[in-house]
Amino acid sequence: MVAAPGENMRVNADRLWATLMDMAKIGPGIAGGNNRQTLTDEDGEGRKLFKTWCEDAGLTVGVDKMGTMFATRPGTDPEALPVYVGSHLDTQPTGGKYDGVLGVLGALEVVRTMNDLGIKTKHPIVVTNWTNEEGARFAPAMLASGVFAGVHTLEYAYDRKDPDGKTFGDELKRIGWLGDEEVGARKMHAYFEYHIEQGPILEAEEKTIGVVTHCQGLWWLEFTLTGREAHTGSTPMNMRVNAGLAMARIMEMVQTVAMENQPGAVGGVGQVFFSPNSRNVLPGKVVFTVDIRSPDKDKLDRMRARIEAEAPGITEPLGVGCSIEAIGHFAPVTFDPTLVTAVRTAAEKLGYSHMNIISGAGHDACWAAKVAPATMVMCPCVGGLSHNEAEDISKEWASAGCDVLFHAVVETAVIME
Ligand code: HGY
Ligand code: MN
Ligand code: MN
Repeated sequence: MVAAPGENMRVNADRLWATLMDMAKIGPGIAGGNNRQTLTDEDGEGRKLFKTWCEDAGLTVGVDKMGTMFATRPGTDPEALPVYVGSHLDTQPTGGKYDGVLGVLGALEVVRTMNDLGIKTKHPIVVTNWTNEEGARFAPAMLASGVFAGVHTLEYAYDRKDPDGKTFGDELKRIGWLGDEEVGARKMHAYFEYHIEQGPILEAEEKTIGVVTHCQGLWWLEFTLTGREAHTGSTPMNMRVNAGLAMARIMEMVQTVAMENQPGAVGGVGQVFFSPNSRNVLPGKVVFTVDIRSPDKDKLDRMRARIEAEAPGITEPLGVGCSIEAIGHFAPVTFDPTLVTAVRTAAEKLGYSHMNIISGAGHDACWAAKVAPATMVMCPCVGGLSHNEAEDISKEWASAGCDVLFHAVVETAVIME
């Protein structure tokens, strides 16, 4: 007889919070958040601590050729495919303490609670830390889960370069986390990801749990503009080939395109490189990435087409060369209805307020959804702020979402007496 977990089963909120705070000590930022970028020494330190915690919880840790970590709790049926539960430990350069980390350590808390309660599941549980979810140091985002899902090749991933020209493959070897498992060889029964919302909706609606039905799609368009280096003082305005001005006008155009596609579209630029980046030299080269997103695939693709069509009308009159490369993309994702229902049912059983939500940010779950039934659980974050060191959540939100994750995972993994 399969016993359903009682409403009274909850995770250990204090242990979860203490674990989050211990991880936050690794790769501290300068304003209370974290700078634990992928494949840095700090990332390596965080991985080591996470591995120790997993082994202390009786898990066996495997690592694949993208450095992704898989910590397995055995099930009662060795033939049954595992339920994977994970997210990412890497952060933005000025990241918060919870983006990704809450999902990895929340998954560990689920296992720790199963151990406390002596719960046996038919399906094994695999706590997962995906390499390079952020795409901050090595574009694109969600790189390791993308290779796992067959979207990128291993060679493509290994060749990705950071702003200093270091390759992903070299850095993975350097920090000692190049594993031996073939990427994507593991098969999943289901995948769950617990994550802060990174937007304002749940807090504004006063809902504790986000039942994530979809995730919006994304394009990252890398522009390379070629101007002419010249003196900012002695070069007459009519003689300038001003790539910086072209960039500013393209940014303005992206803003217009996004605003003309409301509701349900965003567009902006987060990263710009000027060369030679000297305050009294007009840039010879400007490289920047346009980030556009929408839950509506047609709208997203129309926005991309319009931006690419309108760019030459900006650069050509200025004599600026322009090339555009799509360096990141995923289509809008619909998560698995059965797993979404498991999350909603868990929230209802536990008495937590909840609402359906579309994820504004991308997650490894988006690629996991290509190879297995997948879904997410979300909790609010203060002011909807994320990718900012001031990112903040309450301990209550953290544990409520983890309670829901626990019940949804256990229900899916099927308890055996
Ligand atoms: O870009 C994203 O949505 C995620 O934070 N990598
Ligand atoms: Mn994240
Ligand atoms: Mn992020």
